[in-house]
Amino acid sequence: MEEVFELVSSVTQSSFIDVDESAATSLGDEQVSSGDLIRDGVTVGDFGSICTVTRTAPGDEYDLQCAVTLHLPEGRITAEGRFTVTSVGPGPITFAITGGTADYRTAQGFITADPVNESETNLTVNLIL
Ligand SMILES: [Ca+2]
Repeated sequence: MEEVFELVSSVTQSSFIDVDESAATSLGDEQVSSGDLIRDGVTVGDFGSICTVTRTAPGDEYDLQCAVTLHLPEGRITAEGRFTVTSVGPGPITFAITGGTADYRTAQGFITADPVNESETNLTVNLIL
């Protein structure tokens, strides 16, 4: 069974771990975030994510490797993926769904992420159960 649904993730806590204290993006720097998951204007769950810088390049380009858990009433969905950020912002962001719990225990598929602003991101969950 395939199911596609939209969520908005809204960050409520976030910390940047500047591992080398360079005040610049460098290998191993981490962004740790958590917040609410909103569906049709209603908060239906929460999430936690960790993104680590795994590659840097000239011109403010870098790769982020992220692991995310979405906590929804039907269960949890775990996802991970890597995307490239350049001086104009992130490119396309797709996370592979790696598993889940409860109703999502057989979850596969992918999640696309489209940042709206500093704290909000539109998520499209393409779930295969
Ligand atoms: Ca740094």
